[in-house]
Amino acid sequence: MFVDKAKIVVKGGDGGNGCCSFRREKFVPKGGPDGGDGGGGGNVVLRTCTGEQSLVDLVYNRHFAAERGPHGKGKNMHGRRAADIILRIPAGTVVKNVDTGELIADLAEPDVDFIIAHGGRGGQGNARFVSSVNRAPRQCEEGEPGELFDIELELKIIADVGLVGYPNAGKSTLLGAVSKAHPKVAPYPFTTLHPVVGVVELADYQRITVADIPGLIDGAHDNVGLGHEFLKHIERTRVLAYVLDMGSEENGCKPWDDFKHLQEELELYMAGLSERSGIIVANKMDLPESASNLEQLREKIASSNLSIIPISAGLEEGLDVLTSKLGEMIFEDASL
Ligand SMILES: Nc1nc2c(ncn2[C@@H]2O[C@H](COP(=O)(O)OP(=O)(O)OP(=O)(O)O)[C@@H](O)[C@H]2O)c(=O)[nH]1
Ligand SMILES: [Mg+2]
Repeated sequence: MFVDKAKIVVKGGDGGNGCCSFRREKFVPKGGPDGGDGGGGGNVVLRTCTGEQSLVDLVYNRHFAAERGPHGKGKNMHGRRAADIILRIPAGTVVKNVDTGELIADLAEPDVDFIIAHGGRGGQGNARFVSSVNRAPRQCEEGEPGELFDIELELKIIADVGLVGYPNAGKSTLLGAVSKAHPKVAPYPFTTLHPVVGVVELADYQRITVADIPGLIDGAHDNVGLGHEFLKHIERTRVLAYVLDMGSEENGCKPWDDFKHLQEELELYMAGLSERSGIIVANKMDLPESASNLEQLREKIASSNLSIIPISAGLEEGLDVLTSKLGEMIFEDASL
């Protein structure tokens, strides 16, 4: 199951109470105060990792409370600090406070620990309150409560390349052919129901990540089809690859129109998105009409100055040219 939104409650552990105690021992009269401090409560920590691609672990169990710190004891025994709770989340998760709507963190980098709810400080025992005028204090503190928040996590996938295209254009076939990911492929629209990220290994051992999202249709920005829900997953990709079907007979096949509509949809969803650096992947070049369509495509969108790479994802042709071009764009253009 793919989940890209979760609301959870996080609570840092309360601090342990300080202790009020006096040293009592044979032959040691008036042994003095020896109450230890309480231990600090555990923190709730969000840890980003690349292995996770979904927030599914956070929807069945919604409450995450760290342990409270143990109380201090006599003989100056302090409580230990309680253990933290670590929640593993995918890199690219945005964290918001549900009550105030405020953005708490945008955890885009992998392997980062972010303390979302601090545990409370432990209370001090009476041994801490000794002074020149009060040598037998009976004062001790309670532990502080841990922080409590209602938070909302939203995953916005971070990948180098985002595949955008109409349903059935062959996006999933392409991802399956260039990476070890196994997205579902079928000859009907809306096969892909949630984003899948694959890792492509280039000839020089460099790697790029590619995200396949469900097909877009006209009106996607307005939440028609599955579009809107998933457009957020390409917001943060560095290069957009427009996958066009060059040869299928149904609905006339006009890849140049498809391209224009796709760009319009992206622009309506988020201003400036269609200007992001991109590449046109002319797919299904094995089909009969594709060669003449490619000619026309080149003429009709000559002004857009995006490179057009003809491939056949189905027959695995032209994929090396495509992946090395993507690698070039990602590793050699420092502005991306
Ligand atoms: N002839 C030919 N067919 C292809 C090629 N690439 C994909 N197909 C076929 O096109 C159909 C749709 O492919 P998918 O990869 O599922 O398309 P998609 O873009 O992921 O579609 P959605 O997930 O619905 O958005 C499948 O029947 C594929 O076998 C190709 O290069 N040539
Ligand atoms: Mg698909």
